[in-house]
Amino acid sequence: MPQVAVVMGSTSDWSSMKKTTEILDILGVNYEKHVISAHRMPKELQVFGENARKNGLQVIIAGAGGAAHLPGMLAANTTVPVIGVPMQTHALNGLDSLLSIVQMPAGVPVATVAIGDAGSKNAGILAAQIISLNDSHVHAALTEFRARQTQASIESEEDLV
Ligand code: RP5
Repeated sequence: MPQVAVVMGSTSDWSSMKKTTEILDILGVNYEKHVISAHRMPKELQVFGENARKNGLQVIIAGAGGAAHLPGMLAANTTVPVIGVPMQTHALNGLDSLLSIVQMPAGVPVATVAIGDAGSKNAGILAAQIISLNDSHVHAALTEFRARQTQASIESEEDLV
């Protein structure tokens, strides 16, 4: 049963949002993925948000670019935590996405990560950290991931030749 939903506004977001699903795979988190455009599919967005909790979702990761209303409107339709990922756009380099996602009004939070691939990866890790509060397998995978990451950084010094 999916613990996390990875939602994006368009297939054009997939190359970046793939970083999210790759890390969820590594950390053993069950997820589903969807394209739901806030502007082109407003009714589908509302239905998805309204059913998220009863469908067993514990975290929603939503990536969008430009006038990036998807994460905020999902958050408006559910109390499942939403992590927003600002896509790096061509026109404004993702600053448009970031400001659209991060500036939520009080009362409807979206946990916003960095623009682009780093944010996409971190969204997956953050979701896994939330899931790990009640899932010992994911907790173990996260602990191992952190240890490997630390070791890789220590060993990277050897590349300074
Ligand atoms: C947003 O508009 C999507 O999240 C995407 O980043 C952006 C452009 O979408 P396309 O025109 O490429 O489908 O809704």
